[in-house]
Parts: sequence; C-alpha cells; structure tokens
Amino acid sequence: MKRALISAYDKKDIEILAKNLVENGYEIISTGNTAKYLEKNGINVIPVENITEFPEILNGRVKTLHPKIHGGVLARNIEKDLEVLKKHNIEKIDLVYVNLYPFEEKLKEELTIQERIEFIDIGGPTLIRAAAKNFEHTIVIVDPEDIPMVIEKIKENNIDFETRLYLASKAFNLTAYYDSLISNYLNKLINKKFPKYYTPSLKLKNKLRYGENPHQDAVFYENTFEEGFFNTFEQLNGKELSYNNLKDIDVAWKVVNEFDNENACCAVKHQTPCGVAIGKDNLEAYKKAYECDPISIFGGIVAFNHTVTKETALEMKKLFLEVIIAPEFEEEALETLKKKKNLRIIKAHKKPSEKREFSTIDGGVLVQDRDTELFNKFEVVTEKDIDEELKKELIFAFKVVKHAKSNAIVVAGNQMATIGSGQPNRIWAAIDALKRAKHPIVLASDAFFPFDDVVREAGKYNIKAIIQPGGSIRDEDSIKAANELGIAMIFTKMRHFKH
Ligand code: 93A
Repeated sequence: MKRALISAYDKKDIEILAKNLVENGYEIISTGNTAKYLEKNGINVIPVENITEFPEILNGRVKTLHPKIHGGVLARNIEKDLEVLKKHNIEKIDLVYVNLYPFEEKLKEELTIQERIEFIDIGGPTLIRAAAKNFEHTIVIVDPEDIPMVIEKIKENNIDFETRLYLASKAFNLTAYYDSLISNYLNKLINKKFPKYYTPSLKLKNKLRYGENPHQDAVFYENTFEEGFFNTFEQLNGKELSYNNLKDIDVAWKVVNEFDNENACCAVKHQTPCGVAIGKDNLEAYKKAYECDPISIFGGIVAFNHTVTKETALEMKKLFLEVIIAPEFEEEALETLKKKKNLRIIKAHKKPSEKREFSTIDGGVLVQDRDTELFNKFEVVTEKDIDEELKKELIFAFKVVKHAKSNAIVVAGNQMATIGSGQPNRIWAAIDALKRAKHPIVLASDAFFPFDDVVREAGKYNIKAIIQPGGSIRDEDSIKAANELGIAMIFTKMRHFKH
C-alpha cells in the first residue's frame, strides 16, 4: 500500500486529491485540521500523531518535523534505504501535498512581528523540500492546478521522470519565493538598503502578447512584496497592456507626480516625455502638452495628476492615444473615452512608491536608488539675475529634463516643455529642442556643459535663463558666454542622467 501525506492550510481541492488517491490504493496521512477536513468529507485518514507517536507540540509549531515522517519522505526505493526504514519501523511516503501558511497574505494585514512570524511555515517547506529533493521516489505537489494531471498519471501508473522533475522544480520555486517574502520582510525591519543577496519577490502576473518587438516573448512579474503594479494602477478600459505600455505608464506617471498643486499633463512616447505642460485646468494642461510636440504625441501615453474632466476627454478623443492615466475621471469623461474600445484607461491609486530601480546587463542586475531629488542648490552664477516668473519656468523645465533620456535638454516657456533627448552629445539635443520650442524662454540641461556651445546656441533663440548642474572644468567658458549674451544661469549641483 502506498502512502500520501496531505497537509494544507488552504484546503481547496484536497478532498478530490485524497479521494482519488484512496481509489488508487493510497493511505492518507494528515495534520490536525487537514485530517478533520478530510474525515468530514468521508475520507479515512491516519493522523500524523499516530505515525510519530508524538503529539503536535508548541501550538502546532512541531507537527510533521519527525524522523518517522521525514525518513519516509526522504528514503529512496532502493534496498539500502528500505532496510533502514524497516529497522526503524518507518513506512515509505510516496506523495506529499502541502499548502503553506499564508505568510504573503498576512503581510497585507496590520500585525505585530510576533503575530506575523507565526505565519512562517517551517514544517511545510521542510516537507516540500524533502520530497522535492527525493523527487525520483516521492511525488510532490504544491499547486492545486497540478492535481488533475497527477491524478491522471497515477491512474495510468505513469508518473514519469519528467513529471516528477517538473513537480520538484515547482516545489523549490515556491519555497524560494516563500523565503524571499520572509527575507524581504525582515530586511525591511532592519532597513538594509542593499543586502548581500538579491531576493526580489516577483510573481508571474500575466503573459504579454510580446516584448518590445513581436519576435520577443515577454511576461510581467509583479512585485508582491512592495505595493505591486496593479495596486497602483487599475485598468478601466481598453486592450491588454503591452510591454511598452507598462514602461511608458511608469514614466508618464512619474513625470506628472513631480507636480502637486499644479495641473500637469505629460505625453510620453518610447519612454521619453514628448510634451509636458502645466495649465490653469486639466483641459489647458492637455492642450499645451499637445502643442509642445503635436507630432510625437500621436499614439502616445498621456498622464494627468488631476481629475480628467469631460471637456478634456472630448479633446483627447480627437486624437489616437494608446493609454490615458489619471488619479480620477469624471463620470462623463469616462463615458466619452470608453467609446474608444481599445483605448487603455488607467486609474492611478497611488503616487510612485518604488525606492529602487533595477536594470539588467549580461551577467547581472544593477540596483540603484530612484532619482527622487531635484537640486542641491539653486545658485545664480551670472551677472544677470532671475525674477520669480523665470524661476517658475526654470524649476518646471528642470523637473521635466530629469525624466528625459540623456543627453537631455528642455526648452520651456509658458509652462510648456519641448524636449530634446537621447542624443550622444548635448549640442544636438539643444539644437533640436530650441528649434522646436514654441516659447523659448528658459533652457534646462540634465548634466553640465562641457563647452560653451549650448549657451551660444541658446543665445540665438533669445533664451533668458539656463538651469544646469554645473561642475565642468570649463564652467567658466559657459558663464562667460552667458554674461556676454545677457543670459542668467543657475547651477543646481545635482545631475540627472537617465540612460
Ligand atoms: O508550524 S509548522 O511549521 N510545523 C510543522 O511541523 C508543520 N507541518 C505542517 N507547520 C507545519 N505544517 C503546516 O501546517 C502545513 O504547511 C500546512 O500549512 C498546515 C496544515 O495544518 P492543519 O492540517 O492543522 O490545518
């Protein structure tokens, strides 16, 4: 007779498993509540205590941690091991089904450390790992979705090597994830920024149609330890979000969150803002963002930091947009936009919260703090000074240039940003932004000027003030050029490269 051990916090489908196992010649061993549940469903169960001849102790902290259990799980079906079992009066356990204490769910509840750690399962992962290590001799199931497949194979008496390996791989995948949650929780308590091992808790959310391009496969893993993407963003309408949508939403939402009290609108194309503006209301902000660059916004992603009104919705309807993001939508605005069946409408519930950023390179992952600051200083370095109006434009432009791909130059005026970005040198970005700007009043640069060329180019467009980090060995050249041209210049002493 074969034996199966079933120990499940979530009892979903275990009666189906147990019933089928019994029909196929298995005896069932179970822990306290699992045994009660199965017996209520008319299944005969051997309580673990009967095997261990030891009661559950320490409020259930020790239930299955016993050689009579683990000997049975870890023994191979080879003569040597079976003799040992016999000698110690242990019976082989051929199948293990475990569903762990819900540590992940409990992270979302308000609990003390002491209450939380009670949901760290010890015996469950130990059973899973033991069975998975011994996968050639002990079947391990950790996912209720695998129950029908395993039952079928047991019926056919055909639990082959590949199936066993697949189940073992899922088992260790689960325990690694489970431990990552515990590790991240404890790490958060001690506030260690970069622990020795990188153990993100990422759970497969969905398969994407494709990656950046149709020939690249892609999926989305959600960070379940942190807030999670879909806790922040709720999709109210439209086609499934694509790989590129997800990345663009991230940028657009970060840009508008640079502004709190003002009505900001940001259009993003290919992960770079292509129009950003502040308006007296939502509609004006949108119209101005559109005007910044009426070409690139086509097929773009548009974000707001305030409620989208009906008027704005009607205006946006005229254009083909991929995604619209806002914290709120007026009822009529939503109705208007929903007429476009494919248009993805995203309601954002929270401000950006992730404190770190990750990027991959061949052979590793780079982790850094997210760039949440703006400047260290705000120092006028020229003969010419600025007034409040210019200061407003400069800060606006600098907030935008931070989010544009380097080398980035933003030319702004009338609270509208024209963005030159992604150039391997600064002057091309400057020429591009200056040429296209509707109101060239101020210029912002994400990093210092190695030469005076950008200042001289700005002079051609009567730029009144420039904001840049400063710190080049040739800063004096740029200051001299600004003085000659009557341009005011601010040093911020903070660079904002974004690659
Ligand atoms: O407290 S434990 O870490 N100690 C154990 O020895 C043990 N063995 C199984 N938790 C243990 N389990 C877990 O109990 C299982 O992973 C499962 O989640 C739960 C099932 O308990 P019950 O059958 O009483 O509902």
